[in-house]
Amino acid sequence: MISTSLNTTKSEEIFASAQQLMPGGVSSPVRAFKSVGGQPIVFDRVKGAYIWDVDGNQYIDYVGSWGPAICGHAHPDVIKALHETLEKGTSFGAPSALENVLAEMVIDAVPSIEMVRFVNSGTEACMAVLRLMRAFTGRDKVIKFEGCYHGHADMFLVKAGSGVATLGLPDSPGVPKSTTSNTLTAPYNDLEAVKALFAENPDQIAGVILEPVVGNAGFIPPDAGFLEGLRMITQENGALLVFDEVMTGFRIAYGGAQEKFGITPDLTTLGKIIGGGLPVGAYGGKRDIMSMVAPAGPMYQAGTLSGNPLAMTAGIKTLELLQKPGTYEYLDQITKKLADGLLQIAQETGHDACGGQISGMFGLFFTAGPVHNYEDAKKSDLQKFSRFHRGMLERGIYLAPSQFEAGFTSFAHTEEDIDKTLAAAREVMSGL
Ligand code: HOZ
Repeated sequence: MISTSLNTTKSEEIFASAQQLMPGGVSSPVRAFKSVGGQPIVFDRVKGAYIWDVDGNQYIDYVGSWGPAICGHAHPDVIKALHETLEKGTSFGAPSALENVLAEMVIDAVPSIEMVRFVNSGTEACMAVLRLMRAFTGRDKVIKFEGCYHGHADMFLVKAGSGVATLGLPDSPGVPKSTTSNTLTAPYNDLEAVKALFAENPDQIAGVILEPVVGNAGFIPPDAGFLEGLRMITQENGALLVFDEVMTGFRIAYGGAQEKFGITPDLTTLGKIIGGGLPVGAYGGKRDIMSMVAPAGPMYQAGTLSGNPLAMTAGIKTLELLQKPGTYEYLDQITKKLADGLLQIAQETGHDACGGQISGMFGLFFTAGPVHNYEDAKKSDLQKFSRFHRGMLERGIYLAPSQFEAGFTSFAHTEEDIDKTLAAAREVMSGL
């Protein structure tokens, strides 16, 4: 049922004390609702496509813990497997057979990955892959794209997406210029800009890293030929191509964007889904490159909780569930219905809008578009997005509290959930 009265008294109380205890009251910036206004909702529990706050309000969730919850929250098979592993302890700090199982699943699924190293977050994975790019090529410079987010390591905090874009922070204090002087940037979907950077920096660029489908500047798909072009340019220049598939891995296809678009990078980073909702990250690639990682090779990288049995278990179960026939077709079908529906309603209610989806990843901008890069994304009417976000929240729909984040569905979302969401969107957009 659609209701416009939202009692968030307890959320407000808890967030008020949180602000005295933690910077901004949160453990990660975007969730603080700073860019959309109002108070963040404090949650109590999740199940399937739904999320309940501490005041007892229920929402249809399109954040999905920022991506991992592709099977729906707290899937019974994942929870059962976690219980069984938990009985054996929480961390070994030593090899476990579970790592082999997940490693094999990842290697089988992701075309570029012949060997993999598990870490604890997407940030860690990207930090390590950058070191590996440099170690393997003996070059220091790297190209990233404006609005792409590769975690919060110093050398990636240049024209970054996600929270950096959400809060409008150009770059971060505390990051020495010397650390980012080797980070070159180009607009997303601009092959000419990439060619120019290679021409200006001959034999100095270790590689190009990108989100093959951007999710951290809102949802921006690659133009036809962009990924192919990058593959060609990097090969011509003896540089590596790295796909940051922390968001897209196992989401837009079982084998990620590289399977979907048929372009195989040299290295890949993963996170989110492969941890089934527990902290995890991974990087992998060709055997000769990965053999440089310690202790097989000289490039150092380590982690006390890496390969943690709980994260491995949740990841294994999640990937097993994703292997069921029809999963990605279903995700594509319901997410297309959602994305197309939102655009149609925007059009019918007189708003400039553009957006789209690939499988269970989607986005909507309040601009006529088209949006090919971060500069285009910034043309979205952010005030309107904030009002839209608030209106949807009041009607029990939880969207990412930032224009510069993609939305995520799960196979627990039903046609009925999508219908309710679209009905809410029609009400909100009619009054925007
Ligand atoms: N960086 C994540 C989204 N792209 C997480 C944001 C948050 O948890 O606040």
